[in-house]
Amino acid sequence: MATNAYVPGAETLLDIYRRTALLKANDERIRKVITSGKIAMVYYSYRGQEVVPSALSACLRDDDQLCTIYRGIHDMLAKGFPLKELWAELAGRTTGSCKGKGGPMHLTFPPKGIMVTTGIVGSSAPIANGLGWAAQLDKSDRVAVATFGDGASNIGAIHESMNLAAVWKLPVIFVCQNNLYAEHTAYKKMTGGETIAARAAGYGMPGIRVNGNDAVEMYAAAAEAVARARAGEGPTLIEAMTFRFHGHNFGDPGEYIPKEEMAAAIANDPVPALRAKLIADGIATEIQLASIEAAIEAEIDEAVEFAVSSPWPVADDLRFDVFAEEIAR
Ligand SMILES: Cc1ncc(C[n+]2csc(CCOP(=O)(O)OP(=O)(O)O)c2C)c(N)n1
Ligand SMILES: [Mg+2]
Repeated sequence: MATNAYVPGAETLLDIYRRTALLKANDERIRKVITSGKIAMVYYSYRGQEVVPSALSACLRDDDQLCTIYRGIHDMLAKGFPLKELWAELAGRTTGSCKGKGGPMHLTFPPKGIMVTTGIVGSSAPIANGLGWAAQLDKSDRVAVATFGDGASNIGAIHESMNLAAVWKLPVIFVCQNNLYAEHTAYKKMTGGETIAARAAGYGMPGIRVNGNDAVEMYAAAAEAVARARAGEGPTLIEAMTFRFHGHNFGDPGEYIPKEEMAAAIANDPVPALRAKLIADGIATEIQLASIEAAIEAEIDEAVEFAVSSPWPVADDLRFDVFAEEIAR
């Protein structure tokens, strides 16, 4: 499926790396902040899956719309969620993107097309269909992306959505981030058929399995799917193979993952691998990348400080942002 038209150039690869570095640093900081007791929150680490949304987002515009899941802060940050509003929302403060009412599992930032985070497994796809349908009705060439996991790909709503999207040629990209585990259950134990991608054939849409940890492969698949959707040619299913380096949620030691499997995944950490490729290919120097990473750390420092020094909501705030027509304060 990948053709030369979709091979990322040097600038694009550097852009993808910048996003992966931000995602990695942000995950590390969230885990550190929770451990220190500075902010309490539920957290689903995406560490190990950074390249998937970074390469995908390099193909998207701000008006393209994203529906993601509880393990989706990487998807949102890659698409441009501003760090201060993100951290303030994680901390439940009024300066957060949802005024502290959404928290880590219900993040949104519509100005960047980040429409919804859902904790209901499988529900990102029907919502993306609705957004895709709206784009079609608006005669806009914007696209909608639904990201979900390997476990979610066995949920009925995902299949109903893929069928309808294919029938109506909706501009939707279904991105299954196959990290080989759904909560505590291994992919092989819960999945009929070899690949998720093969299921696309049953709905008459292209389906492709890629190494989601490889920026070039992931970018090529995403760019082609986005181009098809923009051209009115309908949806694509991308199964991006990846791995999560931590348990299902913060506090889960992930003991059901065989030690050798985890060690092998960590040895192939996609972020340092992309970093090394950029240096080896002469796209960036060590000094340049180190300076990008230092700037990211400083930006995160500022965002955390902004979050913890922002005010908490008050009880009366519960009455607001509930109805479309606001009642007077
Ligand atoms: C409809 C529904 N069923 C079950 C759950 C409980 N649940 C939460 S996460 C999860 C596993 C999903 O795994 P996967 O789709 O692979 O995503 P990952 O967590 O690996 O990113 C389950 C079963 C839920 N939240 N919603
Ligand atoms: Mg999974």
